[in-house]
Order: sequence, then structure tokens, then C-alpha cells
Amino acid sequence: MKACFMGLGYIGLPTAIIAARHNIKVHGVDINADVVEKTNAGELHIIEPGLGEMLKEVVSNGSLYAASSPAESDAYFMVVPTPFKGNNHQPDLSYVEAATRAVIPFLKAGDLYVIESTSPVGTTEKMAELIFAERPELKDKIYIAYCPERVLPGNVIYELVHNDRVIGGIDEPSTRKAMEFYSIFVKGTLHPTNARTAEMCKLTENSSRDVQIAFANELSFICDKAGINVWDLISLANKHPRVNILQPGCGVGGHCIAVDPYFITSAYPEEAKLIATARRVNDYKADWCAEKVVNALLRFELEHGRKPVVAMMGVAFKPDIDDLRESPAKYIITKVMHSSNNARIMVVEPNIKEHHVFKLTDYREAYDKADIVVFLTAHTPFRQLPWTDEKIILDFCGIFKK
Ligand code: SAJ
Repeated sequence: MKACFMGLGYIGLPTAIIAARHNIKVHGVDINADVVEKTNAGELHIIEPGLGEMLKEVVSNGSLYAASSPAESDAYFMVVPTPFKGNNHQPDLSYVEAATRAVIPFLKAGDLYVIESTSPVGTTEKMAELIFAERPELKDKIYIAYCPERVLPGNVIYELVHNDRVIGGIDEPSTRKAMEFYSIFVKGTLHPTNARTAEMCKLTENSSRDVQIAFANELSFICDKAGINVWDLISLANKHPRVNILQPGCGVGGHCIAVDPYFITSAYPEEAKLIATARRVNDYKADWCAEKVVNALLRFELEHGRKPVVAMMGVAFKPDIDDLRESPAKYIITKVMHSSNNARIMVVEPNIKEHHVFKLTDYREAYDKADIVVFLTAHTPFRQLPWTDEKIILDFCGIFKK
């Protein structure tokens, strides 16, 4: 069986590699020539534990080959980004559409076409229309489905195989055909549904997490005013057998949770009130944190007659990763630097060696030297630092929670 993966990014590449390890001949396509070159050289262009060796193996035994354009296959997978366009967070389907148009000439009766990219409801039907407009003779002869991924970066190899998956075809034969494909390497349960439900399911999963984090962040605003430790509060409330509140942080980052809810709110603005509010709460959390830091700096200067030394702890968008994209911590650091009027600000990120904008300081040294310590990302090593009353500590991510 031959499979063509359109997009060799954080999801497409690992999926292509896993498929290639299961007796599938994989043709991987990326518009970035550098990605194609690296992949064919057996070099991983993303960071994912354990995946590098697997890539070398499938490239050297010929089961994975990368190129800049598609080739004839039995199954085609669209694993490209779906960013925003305009200023109202409208989803931009141009990559999915371009990838689809690129494979249309190769399609033949019996083939499977799958979209994995996070997409607004109706996208799979829209792409089916596009395919049949160009190739009307394929109507009812090919299988078209939507099958979102659910993997957590850092644990991709395990989750790609063991997570349950939702698979929705444009008709039942399509759902069955797609399930047949995924059953080759997925050990989790495959759940059949229709394409629209599968699309909405992906958006729902990430919106649900965003809403739950917004609840925790809202509690952090309330507790700050009420003089209550929010971490203690949540831990106590979670002792109730049917309560499970998530953790507040300095905002929500990454490319999924802070993005996918907009695919619902932009299409259903009248109905998606709670989802839209949660987005605003989580975005506001980063501004609220930045303001708290700036105020602490000003107060220190007033009280001590000199500028404070400040340690900003953590730049990544979540604990124990090196991914800084869409990071609220990075946003807060930049904002504080712009309004700090020459205070000495040390930036700490133990998971990376250097950064093109921030000069990085070792976390122990920064903690030791700082008058004000701001915890932005709950990296594990920070938890070893001793609590002290001699510094002003702004713990936005619960480093010192019990
Ligand atoms: N966060 C909090 N409080 C929490 C949990 C997380 O503030 O209690 C913050 C994190 O610090 C981070 C952001 O939320 O800034 C997102 O982190 P995350 O670990 O919740 O999620 P992602 O973006 O790494 O991955 C998510 C996952 N989705 C869900 O958990 C529902 C993953 O399974 C998806 O595959 C991925 O999105 C995706 O690709 O959609």
C-alpha cells in the first residue's frame, strides 16, 4: 500500500514515519525544500523524543521518501496548517485547498483521501465538492474522510499509536475505508462518525480545555482580590469527587488550544458565547500578569530608591518543553521589558541554549541574584528552588504550591 502525506510538520512527519514502519510505502510532501532535504537525509527537523532513530530507519530501508510534490498513491493525507486570515480570526483554508488541488490529478477509483488538519465544520464536504468538480467521474468511487489527531508534543510516538481516534467519512463506505487504514497502526479504539461531527469534535476537545483553563484563570483573579491562595483553593475544591478544576497559569499558548476555539466562534458567533469569553479571559491573563510585574518593579524602586534586578523564569509555552511559539511567557517578558525603564531583567529558559532576542541566564544564578522573581512556566527544575521571604516572588504558575 502506498500513502502520500501532504505536510511533514509536527503531526504529518511523525504520522508518516509510523505508517512507514507498518509496511506502508510513504511518499511525504512538503513545500519547504529544507524539510524535504533534511528528511531524505534522515535528519529530524522537529524536536520529538525517539523519533529521530525511527526516521533514519524508514529512510534507509526505503519505506519513506520526501519530495516537493505528490506521487500516485492509494491514500492521501492532508496534514497542513490551518492558520487565520483577516483580523477577525477567520480560518484560512488555503493550505488544505492547495494540498487537495495538488493531489487531485493523482486520484483514481478506490483511493482514500483524508484531512487531518484542524478544520472548521464543513471543510471535508467542501474539499469533496472541489475534488468532484475537477474529477466528476470519481463521484462515489473514492473515499473521503476527516480524522483529527490528538497527540501531545513530546509524547507523539506513544499517543499516535495508543490514543483513541474519531473518524468521520462523507458517507459510510468512506468512514469504513479510513478506519481500515488507521487500524494498521492505531491500537486505541477507532470511533466512527460523520465528517462534520469529527471536525467539530476536534474543535470541541481543545475549546473544552480552553474554557476549563479560563475558569481556573478567572478564579486566580478573584483569589488575588480576596486574599486567597488559588492553588490551595483549587486543590481543596478538587477533593470533591465530581469537581476537577485545571490550573491557572500566565495565559494559554501553543498552536492548538488558543487557536481552535476561534474556528467555532467565527462560524457561530451568536451561539459560542462561553467559548469566546474563555478566549478573552485566557488572553487577558497574560496582560494581567505583565501589569502585576510592572507594578512590582515600580513599587520596589519607590521603596528602595534603586531599580530592582528581575528574574523572568520560563519562556516556553508550557512546562518542560523548548517550544516558544505563541508563548504567553514570551509575550509577558517582552511587555515588561518595554515598560521597565532600564531595570535589570534576566531571562531564564532551561530548555534552550540560546535565543536570538533574549540573553539567557542559568535559573539558579537568576534566582540567586534577583530582587523580584517571576515564575511564568512551571519547568520541573524550578521546583527545586528554595522558597525565601527575602525576595518578591510572583508565582503565576504554582511553583511553590503545596
Ligand atoms: N495550561 C494551563 N493550565 C492547565 C493546562 C494547560 O494554563 O491546567 C496551558 C499551558 O501552559 C499551555 C496551554 O494551556 O500554555 C496549552 O497546553 P496543553 O498542554 O493544554 O495543550 P497543547 O496545546 O500542547 O496540546 C493540545 C492537546 N489537547 C487537549 O489536551 C484537549 C493535544 O491533545 C492536542 O493534540 C493538541 O492540543 C492539538 O494539536 O490540537
